[in-house]
Amino acid sequence: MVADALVVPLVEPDAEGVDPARRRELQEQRLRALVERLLAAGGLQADRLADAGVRAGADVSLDDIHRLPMVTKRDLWDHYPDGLRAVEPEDVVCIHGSSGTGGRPTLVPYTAADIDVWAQVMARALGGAGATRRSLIHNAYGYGLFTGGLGVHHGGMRLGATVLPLSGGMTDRQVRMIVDLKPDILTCTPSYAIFLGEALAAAGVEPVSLRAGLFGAEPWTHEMRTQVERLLGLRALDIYGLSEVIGPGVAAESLDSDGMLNVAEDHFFVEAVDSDGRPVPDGTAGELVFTTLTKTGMPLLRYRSGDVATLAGPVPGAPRTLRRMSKLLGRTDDMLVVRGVNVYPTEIEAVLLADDRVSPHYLVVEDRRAAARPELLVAVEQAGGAESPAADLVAALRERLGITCVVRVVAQGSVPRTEVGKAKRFVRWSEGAPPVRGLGG
Ligand code: DLL
Repeated sequence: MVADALVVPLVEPDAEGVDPARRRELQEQRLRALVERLLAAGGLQADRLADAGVRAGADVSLDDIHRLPMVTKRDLWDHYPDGLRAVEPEDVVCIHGSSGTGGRPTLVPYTAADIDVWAQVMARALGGAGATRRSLIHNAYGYGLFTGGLGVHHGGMRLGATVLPLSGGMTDRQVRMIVDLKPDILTCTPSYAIFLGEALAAAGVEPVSLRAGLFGAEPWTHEMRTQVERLLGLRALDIYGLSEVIGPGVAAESLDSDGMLNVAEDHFFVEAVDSDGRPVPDGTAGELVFTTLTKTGMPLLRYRSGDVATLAGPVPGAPRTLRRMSKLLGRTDDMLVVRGVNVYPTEIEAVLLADDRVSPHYLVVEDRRAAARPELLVAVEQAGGAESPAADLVAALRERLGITCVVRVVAQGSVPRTEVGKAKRFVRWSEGAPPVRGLGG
């Protein structure tokens, strides 16, 4: 049961708090309408549906959704720059995207109806963090092609709150705004939250007005949460999303969701599957597959996100009846296989940040210079304590992961900071200079 003090009012009770059986009926109707839209639009998804024997929306049901074809990032790349657009160009009101891996961007067209859905789910996410019409939202996600800045912006305005569109960077000005305007809600990446928190501390400012923050766009652990909360004196909540599906707001933690993220599943139906695409039970880690039930610009049926998490039902007795996902455990393509053991960088973060002597600035390096003998190197900066944490970290990592890593304590400031964009906490080192000064040759 949820403690009364933590219950936060729902922004859209008819959507967030509805009986799950009624929601499922709505999802089913929406799935059928989506299939009709895809078939009418023609192209890749229509062809795959036809190959699977689907001729109309009435041929599909949620119970059998796992039999329907999937789409992948590669499909989107293959259709660059229009993506899998399903409407005429004149119905597109904006385009967002992500720079993606290997410099290949993924572009996503939105209709006015898509922006409306996005504003709704983001308003819910902000409301779940305790934001109200009286709130001032300090929005330090980047504005641009990236969905973070404008996603929060649409949602904050829909909620009726005041949005301060700071975007990323220019940290001195951000510190000034926190002092002068006293925002209660902060939105940015978790790594920028740390950066800003340290800048506030260096300026001798205690950010007393901040009550909660919605941090996402990059992986971060419960241990990192402790560090963010300590630095900024707020409740640090996780927000998840991806541009292919809509952007931030696909799922978000609320003050009462018990450490997991409520999935906006009336718009984005979620499944978790194994590497063969078969559904895994709740509580088992799987790749998240999303179906955009209501999207029109670039609707996706069973999009393989590459993101790995576990799923669960709602908190028993809580007002939000949505299914929940765990914090992301990792990405299928970020999983390291070190001497036969599978490791996600987030597991390493959890071990590092559980040690008080370690600062939140670290880098995991897969050293592939000797291809036959890959090594896992971890560069950390020491935050406190007289003794080096290296030996204890090696032991703790061996205990948690079952492999031996090399831990190097490097000088303060050696690990690159991220002021704009997403933090990179994991790199592959195949040749040349070390990615962090002091990592050794
Ligand atoms: O990062 C959307 C977003 C903006 C989410 C602001 C949250 C806050 P993309 O740039 O398309 O969209 O990147 C999507 O980022 O597939 C995940 O791998 C990762 N990601 C997003 N949110 C989280 C999170 C935005 N909370 C990709 N935890 C996704 C871990 C996240 N990884």
